[in-house]
Amino acid sequence: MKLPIILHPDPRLKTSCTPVADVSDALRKLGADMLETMYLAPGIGLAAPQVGIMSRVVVVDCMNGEGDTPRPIVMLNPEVVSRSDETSVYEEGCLSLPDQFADVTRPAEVEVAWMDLDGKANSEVFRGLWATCIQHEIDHLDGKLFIDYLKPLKRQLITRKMKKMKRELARA
Ligand code: GNR
Ligand code: NI
Repeated sequence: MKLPIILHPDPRLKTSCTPVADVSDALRKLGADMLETMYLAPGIGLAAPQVGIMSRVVVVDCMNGEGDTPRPIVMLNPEVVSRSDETSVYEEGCLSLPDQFADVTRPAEVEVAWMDLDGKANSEVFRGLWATCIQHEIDHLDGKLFIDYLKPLKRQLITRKMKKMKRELARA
């Protein structure tokens, strides 16, 4: 089932999420619905608060190139356990801020630990777009958006545009 995505500004996108205690059928359904919502958007990641669920759940699949084999990952309680000193810059976007893009500098490589939908502990080193996307998703779980890395003036400009977009969507 495709879920509606919450748009910035919204208090739910500024709230820290609660860890997941254990795997349940409801959580497996949430993972499947979030992947469907992400692929349909289309996007390369999605965090539970973006669909109004205040739990530490993210989905990612950065195999978005022509002819790439998909690699959907559902992460419960994901954590960055180590980060490289080397950084990389990506032009980021967010499904909660349609049509808004800006360069963000983050660690180029991160080791991420998470629990999967079988309740098993995982950890893996991610680099490139995967590293950027997973850090962007974990930020969502801490109530943080990519625009929080920008200078206040640019952030305010984007927030103003988003308020206008939401007003127009509410009128339509
Ligand atoms: O689809 C998305 N693309 C993207 C591009 C660069 C850096 C991060 C992202 S994540 C974004 C989907 C989203 O909003 N996830 O929270
Ligand atoms: Ni996002």
